[in-house]
Amino acid sequence: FSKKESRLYMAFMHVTFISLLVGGLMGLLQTLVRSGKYTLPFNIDYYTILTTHGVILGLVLTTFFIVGFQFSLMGKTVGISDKQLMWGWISFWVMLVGTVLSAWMILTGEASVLYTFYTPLRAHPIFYIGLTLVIVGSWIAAFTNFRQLYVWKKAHKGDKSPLLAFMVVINMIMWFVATLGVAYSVIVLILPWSLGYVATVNVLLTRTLFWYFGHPLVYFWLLPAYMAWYAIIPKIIGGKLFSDSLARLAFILLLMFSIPVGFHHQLTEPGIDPTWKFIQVVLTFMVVIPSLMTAFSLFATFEITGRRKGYNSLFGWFKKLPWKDVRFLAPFVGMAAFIPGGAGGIINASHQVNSLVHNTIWITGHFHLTVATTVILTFFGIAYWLIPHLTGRRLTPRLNKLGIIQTFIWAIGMTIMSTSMHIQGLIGGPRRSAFSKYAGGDQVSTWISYQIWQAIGGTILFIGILLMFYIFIQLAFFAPRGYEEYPIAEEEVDAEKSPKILENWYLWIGITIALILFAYTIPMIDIIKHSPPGSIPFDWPIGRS
Ligand code: HAS
Repeated sequence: FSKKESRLYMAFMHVTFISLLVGGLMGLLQTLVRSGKYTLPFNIDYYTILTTHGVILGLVLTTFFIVGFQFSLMGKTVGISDKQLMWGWISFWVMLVGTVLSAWMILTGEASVLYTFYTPLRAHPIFYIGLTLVIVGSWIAAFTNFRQLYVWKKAHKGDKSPLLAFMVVINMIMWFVATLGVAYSVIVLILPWSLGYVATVNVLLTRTLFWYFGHPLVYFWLLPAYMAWYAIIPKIIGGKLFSDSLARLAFILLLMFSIPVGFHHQLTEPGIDPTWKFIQVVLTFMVVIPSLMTAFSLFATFEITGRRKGYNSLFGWFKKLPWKDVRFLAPFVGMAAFIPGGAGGIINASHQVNSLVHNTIWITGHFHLTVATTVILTFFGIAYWLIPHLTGRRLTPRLNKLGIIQTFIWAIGMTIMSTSMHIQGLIGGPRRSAFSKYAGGDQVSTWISYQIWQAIGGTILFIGILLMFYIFIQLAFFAPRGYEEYPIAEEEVDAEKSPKILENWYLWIGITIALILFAYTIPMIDIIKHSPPGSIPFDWPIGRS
């Protein structure tokens, strides 16, 4: 990369790791409060730290990392012009200004509305303006990425696009289509209500539009991890791409099926016809398929690479994977966590079983396995080579060792915290709640010990965050100068050609839109026509009341 390029990609990384520190501290405080052994100082409200934790880690850290990483992938595979670089900077600054505005409102207690921010909870208008800017900034990045691939395609008529550029474009198309829903909700429904221009807001509509966005949001987090699993990890372990076509197909299926499934977050919600909930549950099971394909091809990559190196016994190839290389180990632990994480997702999505786990801390356990382990450990795995590559430094053996320790700390902390969340959820422990004796029911006393385990796990995780932040600072500013590889796997020499249809954007975007219209049109008409607009007055108190 040129210096100019590296500077842009690094700008996104700086925001990512500062967010990790701030958001992680809020996570630690939450587990301590829930343990019942600690009260927040200066009258700080539990929901202020809960919102900061969710927004900073779930929305800010992820979006900045993803946009920065994806820009670097595009730069590496299809190139970036000076003009596109300028748009990259515009997207960065618009997102940053939005983040600062929203964070200011949250930290001053004017926006304790959780990371889901739908009504009836109400925040200060500046919070919504900030969020809108973050989304607009990410759209600028998306359209810059589309343009980058378009320019490359024009110069390489008839060639198939580089796999990683194809994957970035799929992720950004999904993001754009999904964020249209939440942008409409914020700009047209919530902001005017928060400003006092309209008297009421349709609560069910804002919730539905949030989840129309909220589910693809989790795949927006996951897909960059899949990019690394499919196209970068094989290079790190000394192998080749398993199948270019299979990887493209998995991404296309994720694009098609990740949006029309938002109702699986609203299965217990009145006002939505059960038939449509059922249809979206079926579609949810379709979106599991590309992840199963991913699991299959990862095992195949590991086995083929190992056997090529001559390890022939049934599992000999497994023992010989590069366990001492943190660029492999961290994402691998992430993959392993996705086995129970994904199974938990399938449980959540199973219509009737959902009534057992919904709104319990089981769900919090589920997403700490998926986003906070699978995705985050893969992002850390990427950072170990991406940051030194950008800063012209090296991942030294000492930093590699610290990374391995960090991965273990994370795995131990998360196993303790997430397991106790899952168990406590099954015995009814609620999510999104500070410590409470709930008027002293018998069941409540069975929750306490799990909450203490969560505080122990949370403390271990916070140590992991401090260590990761230290490694980041070393890689960004102090590690010895040198060269770190940007590892992109190549195809097998005799690989079959990927069918041209996989790059037929009109077809895949067309099917995506058709599926969305099928899954949402009638229920949306119902929601707008039949459900009374929530009579939430504009002077509804800010935050929770
Ligand atoms: Fe989820 C709630 C269903 C995946 C995140 N999910 C959430 C929330 C978040 C979240 C944040 O249907 C909470 C939202 C809120 O605040 O209320 N989820 C699913 C399903 C999947 C799924 C079906 N979720 C994710 C991912 C996330 C994520 C990924 C973040 C990145 N989720 C739900 C449902 C709810 C929900 C309901 C709502 C619940 C409620 O009632 O509120 C699927 O995509 C999962 C498919 C995954 C697999 C696993 C494949 C395994 C692989 C690894 C292979 C490993 C290898 C390593 C090769 C089938 C690819 C080998 C290792 C060895 C050790 C041998």
